[in-house]
Amino acid sequence: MNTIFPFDAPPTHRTYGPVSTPPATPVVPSRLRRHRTIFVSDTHLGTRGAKAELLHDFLIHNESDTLFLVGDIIDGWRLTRRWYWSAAHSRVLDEILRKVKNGTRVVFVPGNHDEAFRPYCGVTLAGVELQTECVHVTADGRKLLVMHGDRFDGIVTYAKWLAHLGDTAYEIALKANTVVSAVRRVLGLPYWSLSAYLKHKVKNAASFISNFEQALAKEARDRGADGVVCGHIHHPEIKDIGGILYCNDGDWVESCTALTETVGGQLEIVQWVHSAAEQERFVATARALRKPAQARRSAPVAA
Ligand SMILES: [Mn+2]
Repeated sequence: MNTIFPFDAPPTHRTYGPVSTPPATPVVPSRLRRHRTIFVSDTHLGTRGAKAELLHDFLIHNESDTLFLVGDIIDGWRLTRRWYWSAAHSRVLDEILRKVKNGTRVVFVPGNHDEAFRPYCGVTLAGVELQTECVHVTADGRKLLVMHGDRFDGIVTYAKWLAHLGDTAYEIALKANTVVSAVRRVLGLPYWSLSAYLKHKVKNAASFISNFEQALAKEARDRGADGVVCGHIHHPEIKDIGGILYCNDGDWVESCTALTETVGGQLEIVQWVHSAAEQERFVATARALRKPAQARRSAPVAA
């Protein structure tokens, strides 16, 4: 599968901080969960990779006073190249608008993939507040800076092309390396390993994530906030960085996570479905059920 950011460590190596238990059987509609605040980002609607069915399922089963959409919600940057929009993508937007109608305060902080919305920051569109960034005060009085975070990733812009490579890229690079070496040998050039170069870049992913986290924590500190909520790197996390609370709500391309705040002000990462296999199964089931019976609203039923 094509990943937006191949920098993520495998799920088993991730530390999520306080993680709430995901639904045991995600395909069976669970009871409605209530939160004070929900943060989601990097849904990348408009791309094939968006887990729109799962996101819709999450949204209809989770309510909050405030919903923050922390950027890269609609992937305009990709839409300009290739449009992908399905009924599931529309259902996500419908559900967000239903929440607005039902009294949820919805704040949209555009990211780099939906920067087309940035000129409209400061206005309210269809009841959704658009803001370049904002401050959220938790129930226990902590001030959290809410921003997408893309302006702090300058450190990897030099390797941007690498960010668009899929999982198979490295294998292809290994094969290409043989050819590159042969050509260089013929031309009398010294040996240079393309695969080693790529491997080095991928190994730098860990330090990239760490630099990004440090930069955001520093920004929060400089601005007098107690913490920061961001997205962008598709790496859900809650951790303390030098006394600053760093929260990343993850994404809905791979991890399918949201950051939630309880009525008491406790922040948690909710992972809506565990494994990639479960995600695929859910999406396939939802699609299969919707085809013959479009009228059925919340289609998820035990597979
Ligand atoms: Mn982004």
